Amino acid sequence: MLAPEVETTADDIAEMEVRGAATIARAAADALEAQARASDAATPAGFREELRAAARRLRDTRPTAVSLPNALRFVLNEVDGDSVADLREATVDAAERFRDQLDRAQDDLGAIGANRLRDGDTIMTHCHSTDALACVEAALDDGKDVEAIVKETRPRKQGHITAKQLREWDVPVTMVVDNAARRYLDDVDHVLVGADSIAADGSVVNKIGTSMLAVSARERGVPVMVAAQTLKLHPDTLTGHTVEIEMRDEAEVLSDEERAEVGDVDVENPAFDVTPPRYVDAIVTERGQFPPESVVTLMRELYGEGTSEPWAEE
Ligand code: RI2
Repeated sequence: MLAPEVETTADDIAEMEVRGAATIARAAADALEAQARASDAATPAGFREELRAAARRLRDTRPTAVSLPNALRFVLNEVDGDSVADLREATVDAAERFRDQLDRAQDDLGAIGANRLRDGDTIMTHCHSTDALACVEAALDDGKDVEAIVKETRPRKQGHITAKQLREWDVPVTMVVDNAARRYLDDVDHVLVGADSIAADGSVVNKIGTSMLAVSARERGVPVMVAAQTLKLHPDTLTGHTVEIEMRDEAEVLSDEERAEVGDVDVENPAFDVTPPRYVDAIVTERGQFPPESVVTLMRELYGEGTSEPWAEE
């Protein structure tokens, strides 16, 4: 019943072939569109059921980045019509609108974030965030020179992706292991990171190690800027829910070969951690920059007091 693109996309997200909260959201919208195009459902009810099943398959891949359910909700809530053809067209249109909105949000956010960066500034990055890099790109477009100290970001070393992108923009890059971050903070003007989810109290859920970096930055007096389009706001936290932290395969931390050498140890591999709002100076969104404690106002405005699960089985 599921289109092959849905299965492939779900596998790619789970395996992190497709990764990064915004990129995951886009891939999910693309997959729903593919499902709509491929559907040979005989009735509108059958079409809707297929789409919900596709959304559930995508939803179940990774639990932490709220951009994924927010994207699925955006598309599913726009699917309206009396015939299969109408529903298909509505799905394709909604996916298209979603992609446009995503692109526009990242551009707008980048322009706002760039205003925080001055000519000659050095940033320190953690992991790879397209929202964070949008701020750098906009600053470069404004004619500012920016340098970067890029944290490697264990265990998957997504810092390499950040370094590669920055070098393509001719930004001077110094790569450091995660443990060296505090040593170099005195040379840094801004810590600049992205987010997978932002909770109603302004807590930032991002790649594991973000909170340690933010605490060190606060101690050193270096401002911490989180670049996160509003797609990263987690509406369930308005009603007291917490954000689930994904635990990943222990082989990412300790290979079978290493384990044979080390012996019988338990390994924990959380993909994300939570940075309390007091360690964050600004959350930069496409709607402006916010002190973390005030982001709840924006969240209420955009997502109301609760959320639906339009992918639920009926
Ligand atoms: P953008 C990533 O998670 C990182 O934690 C990054 O900061 C965040 O998504 C946001 O990325 P992962 O998918 O949406 O690498 O800004 O586990 O691209």
